Amino acid sequence: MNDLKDIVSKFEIAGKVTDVKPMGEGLINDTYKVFVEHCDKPRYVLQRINNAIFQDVDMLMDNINKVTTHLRKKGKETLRFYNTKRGNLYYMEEISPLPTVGRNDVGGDGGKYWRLMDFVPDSITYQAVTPEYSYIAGKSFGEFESLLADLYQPLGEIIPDFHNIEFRLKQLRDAVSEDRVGRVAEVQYYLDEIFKREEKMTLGERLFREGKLPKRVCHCDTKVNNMLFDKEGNVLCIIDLDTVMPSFVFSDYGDFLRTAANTGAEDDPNLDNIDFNMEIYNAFTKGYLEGTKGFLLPIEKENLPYAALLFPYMQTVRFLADYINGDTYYKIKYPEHNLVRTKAQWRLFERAEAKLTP
Ligand code: GN1
Ligand code: MG
Repeated sequence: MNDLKDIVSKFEIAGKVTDVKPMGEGLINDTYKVFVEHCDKPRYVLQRINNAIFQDVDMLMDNINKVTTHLRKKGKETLRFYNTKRGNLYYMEEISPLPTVGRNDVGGDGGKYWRLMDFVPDSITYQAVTPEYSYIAGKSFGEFESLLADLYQPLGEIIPDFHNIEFRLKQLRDAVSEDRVGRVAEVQYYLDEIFKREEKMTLGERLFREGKLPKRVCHCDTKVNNMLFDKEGNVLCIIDLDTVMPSFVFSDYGDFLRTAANTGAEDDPNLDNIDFNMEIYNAFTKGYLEGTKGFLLPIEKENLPYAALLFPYMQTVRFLADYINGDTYYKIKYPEHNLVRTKAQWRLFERAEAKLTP
């Protein structure tokens, strides 16, 4: 951990670093909690930004700065909407990156990029939530989008076509035709099922081309564990702003449900654990519609059930493409991990499809 301590020392921090320990469940960046002397709780969060995936780190930091500045500015007028004890936006401010000694806000280290943020004290993350917490989460993500609806400074598309399902299907087709590591034959069943639904699942992109569906500023990674709660269940803040960019509102709505309404794990090896929980779905939808009140178009509201299907579908496509490509994108813990993830996401999709198709 000495190297990591050296890296932390490049930032302007208070106190001497005593320990740096791995943290979190992220599949892309490496995250650590940092301890300093005279304090037994973590003081900072250190992250290595995966710049193979986030190739334009300056754009990434610029997006985050625009968003947090805007929220901070509006916070002064809108804080009353937050009945949480400490207020969402205050913590938004605290998680803005700290300055480094030398460069501005990202510590470069031979092609590696490091970022240090305050650890939000007494915060808790969950991998699973109750209907009550889902309602709160829906409201918070909805308000997050509402507050950003008048951000006029354009944000960069940090990963182009990130949630464009037509593009993700093309990547899957390319992976299949290359078949780099000879895995296509064993996954043919999933490929057939996916492509059978291509027309229905690419609806969003068609509506966009017809000028009927707008792009908004979205978080684009609204997994349950990207929201910090306090002990009483109040939302403290929304974290992991790396993928904040223009997208359909479907992104934030759908990706939350993909994780929260799943009764099993994202990579559950036991498919019998997986179901789509309608209580969570209804509670989150109620909160989300309240949080976005006044700015969602009818076409966005009408297609929320489509969004709930789109994200397990898209995640299946992405995990499967990575499996076929030989596991180059997502961190894996064992060789078949991306296949297990594919099967688990597909089971979730099937369950959601059965429950949400009229
Ligand atoms: C990745 O930030 P992290 O590791 O939680 C991914 C998301 C996927 C998710 C699947 C930049 O998120 O899009 O939905 O894994 N982020 C990126 O768990 O690809
Ligand atoms: Mg994350």
